[in-house]
Amino acid sequence: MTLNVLPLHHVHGVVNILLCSLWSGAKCKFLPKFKPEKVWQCFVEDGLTLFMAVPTIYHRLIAHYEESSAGVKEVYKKACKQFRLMVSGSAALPVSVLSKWKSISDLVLLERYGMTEIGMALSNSYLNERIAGHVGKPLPKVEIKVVDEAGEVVALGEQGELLIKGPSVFLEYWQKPKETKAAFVNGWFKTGDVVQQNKEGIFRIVGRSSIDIIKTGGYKVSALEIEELIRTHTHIIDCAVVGVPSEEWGQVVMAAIVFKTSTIPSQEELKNWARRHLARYKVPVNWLAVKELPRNAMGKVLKPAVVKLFQ
Ligand code: MCA
Repeated sequence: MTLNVLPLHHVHGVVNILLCSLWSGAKCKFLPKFKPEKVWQCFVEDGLTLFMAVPTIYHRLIAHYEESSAGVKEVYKKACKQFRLMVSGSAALPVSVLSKWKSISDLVLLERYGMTEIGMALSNSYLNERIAGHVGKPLPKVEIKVVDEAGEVVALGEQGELLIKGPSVFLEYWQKPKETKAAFVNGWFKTGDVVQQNKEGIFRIVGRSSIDIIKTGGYKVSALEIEELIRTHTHIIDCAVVGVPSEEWGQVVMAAIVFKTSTIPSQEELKNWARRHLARYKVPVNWLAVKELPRNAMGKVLKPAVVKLFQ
């Protein structure tokens, strides 16, 4: 039996958890919303043997465990013993979270790598050692290539973009032929993720090839989409949206803003306005007023410098 606390509009929740349960004749319990204490309660009461979640959820479960009394901690620890497997995916799992979870549950989280466009592509081993900070090797039938900016395959150990081919790769973005064409090169899907293989061929995700793709709470978010919306605000001239590193969320969405006037709306007003147009996880948690955005000689906004403004 497993438990689903993830949204059903993403592969992780709908395919990996729900459909895999149905396929294998297992039970799948749902919670209407993720709440750490409710998840721990299910661990204790429901006889679960499998759990899959994003790193932010493990982070939150650890925080709740740490706030609990010694007696409750014992009950939680005991509940973890019934699990056959716990999986983490959708975003990079911090090694600190993996280690803390191991000390609580005695389980090494199995980290794997996937995308809506390709399903699951790389995975740590079910039976053998799982390597912290790594996402494992290609799953059966998944072909991989790691290439440099010129599209040439890089030497083992060098960083490059991960390209994928295989039966699980999607056909097309619905009614978006231009975007579909741009996503492939000679039949290989361009993941946009920069990876590195160690001597044993085990992959590590180094980052995104575009700084404008932010991973927050397991969601992939386009900085450009948020910037376009923010620029429509009557008091705003320009903005730059970035992902600022966070152990809990992976990255947190933040925005540097150039305002038109000295009358600057409050953070709450800005957030409430953005919430009317964007999903909650896309709304910047911090809106920083700046006189101008850091730019290079060509006038291009320097996103790494914007990230530094928040650190
Ligand atoms: C919520 N909050 C945030 C964020 N989201 N703060 C910073 N960054 C965020 N991204 C804040 C809210 O403002 C609020 O603060 C508090 O956290 C609780 O908000 P709430 O909306 O209730 O959040 P939550 O329900 O606790 O959500 C956390 C979550 C959720 C459960 C981790 O983000 C989630 O379900 N993520 C998983 C998404 C997923 O399934 N991705 C898979 C896609 P305040 O209390 O101050 O107001 S990728 C995929 O499918 C591929 C194929 C793959 O490989 O898996």
